[in-house]
This record gives sequence, structure tokens and C-alpha cells, in this order.
Amino acid sequence: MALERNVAVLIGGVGGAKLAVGLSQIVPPPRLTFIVNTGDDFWHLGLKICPDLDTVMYTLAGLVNPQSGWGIKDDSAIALGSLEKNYQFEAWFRLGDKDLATHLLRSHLLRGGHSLTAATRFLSRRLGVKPTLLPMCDAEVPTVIDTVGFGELGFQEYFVKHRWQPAIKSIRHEGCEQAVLSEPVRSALKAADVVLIAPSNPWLSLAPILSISGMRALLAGLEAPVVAVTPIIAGAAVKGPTAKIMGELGLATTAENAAGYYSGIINGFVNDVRNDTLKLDAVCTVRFDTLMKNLNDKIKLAQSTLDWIEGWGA
Ligand code: FO1
Repeated sequence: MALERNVAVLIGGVGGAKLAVGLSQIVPPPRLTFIVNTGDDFWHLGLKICPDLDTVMYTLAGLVNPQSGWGIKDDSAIALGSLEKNYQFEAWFRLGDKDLATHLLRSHLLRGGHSLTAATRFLSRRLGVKPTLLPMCDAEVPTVIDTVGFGELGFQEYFVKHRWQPAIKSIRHEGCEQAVLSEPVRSALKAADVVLIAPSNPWLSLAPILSISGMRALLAGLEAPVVAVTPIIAGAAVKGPTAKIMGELGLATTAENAAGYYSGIINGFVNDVRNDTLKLDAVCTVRFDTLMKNLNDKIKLAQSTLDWIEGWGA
């Protein structure tokens, strides 16, 4: 039945991209839209870098570096090496040569007056990505992290330069009140039969999407089910700083606390079989194996989730 439904997915980077692969195998491309976090974006060396958009794009194009989960596989770093060797430039943000081509072209398109939505469509289509990829909005809404010891840091300074080690005091999304939902994002959500929230970091990857003015209200007002997949398995995150951040925010690392973050938005939550059973107010829950180690796991989780939601109407 999944084949007959429009599916829109709110998604961050590496963790979410695994579910994206599963969904892309079972939902026809015209029915599948990914609304991607751009809070991690920044201008670096004069280039616009959109890490989560690129991670989802490269993953769906079959180009992603399987070791890191970001960047392009078998890439070289000749340009970066030259910056370091010839110019003593501190290249803390690793940009491969093939990856640089994406940033060059995107920056060129943006400087030529195209929106990020249009530039993303151009790049993803050229790489053969069939589902629709949309940035969460066209305005820049950079995530700024107030830390203990280092003050406010831009997202990539916090995440890459400081290897997400500084403790977080608070997180803000600069310009989120002025940013508006793009028409393609609004239409994709309104046309969706199911909205999924990928198992990305709620505080770093999903919060920027939810911060755009009008987004929470739109989601809360949808008739379609809105279902999140747990980013927490057996008291830990599969990868990255989710558990550490929950601790810094005074939250125990439980699926219940992750689900609580989406309260008022979701009416379904896919928990993991390794977690305790949850009872959430006004939210249907189910437990599946959400650990996606291979392609089969990714397809299975995507299929089970859509089948489970389909069963609600039965
Ligand atoms: N992550 C790192 O840990 N180190 C890097 O040097 C790095 C470079 C990089 C370049 C392009 C790109 O699209 C992503 C890159 N990432 C890097 C990953 C990325 O910054 C983070 O994983 C996300 O922002 C968090 O979702």
C-alpha cells in the first residue's frame, strides 16, 4: 500500500539518510519528498556548504563515502592539501575535490540569483536523484550553539572543529522568526499522506526545521499522520552527540524523552525493540528493530513503518 501514498520526510544528515535509502526503494520517486535541515549550512572559503542536503543527496545518488557517511566516496583532497601546504591554511573542515565541485556549482547558482531550493533541484537531478530534495527554507537560518568555555559557536565550529565536545548551554536558530516556509515545502506537507520524522538528532537536526515560523502549526494541523522514528536505541544514539546533548539538557537518554521533544506534533512514534514499551498521550507507538546496518534493514524499517501507519485506517 505504501506505493499509493505521498510521503514527506523531515530529515537531518547521516542518521536520517539510512531511512531515506529504505524509503527510496519502496516509495515511487514522485511521491517521496525529503525536507532537509539547513541549520548546519555555512559559508566557508567563499563557498556555500550544505552538509545535510549533500549527505542525503550523495546517499541517494549512491555516491556517499560509506566510512564517514558524508562526503563523496573515493574522493581526493588535493585542493585542501595545497591550502595547507602552500598557504598554511588551517583546513579543519575537510572538503574533498569532488565534493568541492558541488559547493562551487551551488555557490555559483546562488550568486546568480537562484534560490537554494532551485539550486538543490538542479544539483540533485544532475546526480540522478529521483525523489525530491528540499531545503527546509530558502533563507539562511544558521544554528548557533552557546557552549561552556567557548561561548557562542557556529554549528560546524562546534561540531567539526571542536568535535562536539563543548557542553551545550543553549541552541538558537538565527533568523528563524523571519524565515518563511517555501511553497514547495508547504505543498509537499499538505499533499502528504504520511509525514515521517527521521531518526536524526532532534536537538541539532530536527529543531532547525521545526523552528521555521509556521512549521509547527502546519504539522500540528495536518490530517495526515506525523510519525517519528526513535533516534535512541538502548539508552544510546547510534552515532553522534544525541545522548551527550540530552545529558547536558538534564534529560535521561530514553526514547520517551526523544518522543517528548515532538509532543504536540506527532501522533505516532516508532520505538526500538531494545527499548522499554512506551505509553504516550495521544501518540500510537510500535516497536521495530530500528538499527539499520544494511540495505535490507533500511528497506524493512521503511516498509514496516509505512505498513503500520496504513493499518491505523483499517
Ligand atoms: N564532518 C566532520 O566530522 N569533519 C569534517 O571535516 C567534515 C567535512 C564535511 C564536508 C562536507 C560535508 O557535506 C560534510 C562534512 N562533514 C564533516 C559532516 C558534517 O559537517 C556533519 O556531519 C553534519 O553537519 C551533521 O549533520
